[in-house]
Amino acid sequence: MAMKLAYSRESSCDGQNKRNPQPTILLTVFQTTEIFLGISSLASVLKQRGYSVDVAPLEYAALSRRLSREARPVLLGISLPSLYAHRTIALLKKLKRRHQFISVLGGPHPTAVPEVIKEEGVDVVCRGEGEFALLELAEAMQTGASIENIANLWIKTPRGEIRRNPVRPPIDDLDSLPFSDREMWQRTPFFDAREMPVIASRGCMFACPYCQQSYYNNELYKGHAMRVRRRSVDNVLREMEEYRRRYRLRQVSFVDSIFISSAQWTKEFCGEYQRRVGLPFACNVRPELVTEEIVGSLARAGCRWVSMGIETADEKVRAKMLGRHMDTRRIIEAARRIKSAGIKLRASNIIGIDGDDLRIDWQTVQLNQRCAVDFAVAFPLLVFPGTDLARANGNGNNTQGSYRMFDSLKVRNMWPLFGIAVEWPALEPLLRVAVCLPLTFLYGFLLLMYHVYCKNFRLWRITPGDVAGKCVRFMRRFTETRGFR
Ligand code: B12
Ligand code: SF4
Repeated sequence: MAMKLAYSRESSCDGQNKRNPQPTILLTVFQTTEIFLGISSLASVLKQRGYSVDVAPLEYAALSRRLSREARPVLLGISLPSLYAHRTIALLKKLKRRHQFISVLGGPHPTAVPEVIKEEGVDVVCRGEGEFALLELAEAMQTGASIENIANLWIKTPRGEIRRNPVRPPIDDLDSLPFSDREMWQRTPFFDAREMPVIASRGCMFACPYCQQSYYNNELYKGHAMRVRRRSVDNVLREMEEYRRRYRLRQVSFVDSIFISSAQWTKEFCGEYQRRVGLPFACNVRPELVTEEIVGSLARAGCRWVSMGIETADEKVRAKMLGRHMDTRRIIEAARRIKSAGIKLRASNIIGIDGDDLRIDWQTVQLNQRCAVDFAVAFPLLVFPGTDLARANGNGNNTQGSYRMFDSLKVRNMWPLFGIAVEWPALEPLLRVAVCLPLTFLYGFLLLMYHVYCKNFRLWRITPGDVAGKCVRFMRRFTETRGFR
């Protein structure tokens, strides 16, 4: 018997050839303040096959309004990091009680913890890359074909049975995918056509135990030869040229895990980028890969800033807990090379690794100062399900989401105060007292101000007029769309 889903109306999923109306596909993600290239990629593949796809905020009132308006069956695709697993499942349960739709969870959390399908309100889970799994699902909803064997999907039937399909190999030829959709984001209040995230590769050659990548490399795609898959230089540049023809693009952020993972590709790309695009850009780097030659290529191509993980000052903790086997001199040297090439440095750090005295965290502040970091950010160490770190702690597939390795008032305060401590060394004695006070909310506000200042004025060097313009555009679009369509 062909497998059916709870949404099925009379003719659907019965293996006959009757066609249902085309489903409306709504994609959603928490904290929609950026263009998410994961769901943009899903959207472009679906749109290429004629499906209508829209982005919606992951918020009860807006989704409920939207679902009430829909006459066609709805496929609600949610991109889910572990941090938001709990809230999303609660929201889904509530929505399911009022509306009929098919829910599909994809992204980091359901990939590592497909058992989340057992939760009420979850119909389908997608593990790994979702482009073709979602397309096959949409096609099956329309044609009534069986959904039973769609690779990458775990599917729950109305009777509560679960079908667990294997995962297809990762997409090797990224050039074969259409360019990521940006159109659908235009209706979101924060959309700014002048800033564009781009991704040139998928995967990472490293597998730091706290990172989702350790799950991809050591579990999901174990045995697959290509850890990093890269688009061709020409394919990336054509995407940017096309975008530039449509919008007044001003700056580009490459969101690849490590943009410079292939020195040869980076050098070729930088040469061509300078000639064909030539706009300021930012990207992620890793200390071991920062050579004089690479930073030289980046700087000549117009790289304005890079983001690099310093993570922690303690070498033993860095190696043992974070799997980063590099000595501190290597980090300082990488920072020096970046700065002497005239590129600004954003550093990411991990705090709250070893307990409440923040001893290592204050050393990390000092290391950031030695590296002359322009913008320092810090996050408490989170344990994501499925990662090597989670498995080492005996809770590999915790369905509830992520948790902090070490949680206390001091760690929660150090998080927002970290950048300020790096910026103003003289404030250290005062900040050592401040981390003990129950003023986390106030510190969060300071962090927001610091973030806006560093990102806009220091890293990108946007003028105050531009920032004011951005606020006006945001408010105008927000009132036009009431937050979202
Ligand atoms: C870029 C990035 C961001 C950007 C995203 C914006 C952008 N411009 O795209 C920003 C900076 C906003 C961001 C924010 C956060 N991020 Co982030 N981010 C990344 C990064 C480096 C790349 C993501 C990416 O674009 N990959 C390429 C695309 C094509 O792949 P993808 O996103 O995985 O999507 C594919 C599949 O997952 C799947 N899929 C995804 N969603 C869905 C939905 C459906 C319905 C289906 C069917 C399939 C599907 O199909 C997609 C196409 O193949 C990853 C690391 C990584 N290597 O993946 C971390 C990563 C995803 N981020 C992570 C985290 C923790 C966060 C934050 C929670 C950080 C924070 N403390 O706030 C927030 C959460 C924001 C949110 N609401 O989701 C973690 C998630 C770990 C976990 N288990 O949850 C990762 C894996 C890094 C890590 N530390 O391990 N992030
Ligand atoms: S280098 Fe970055 S993206 Fe790669 S595994 Fe480590 S933390 Fe993850």
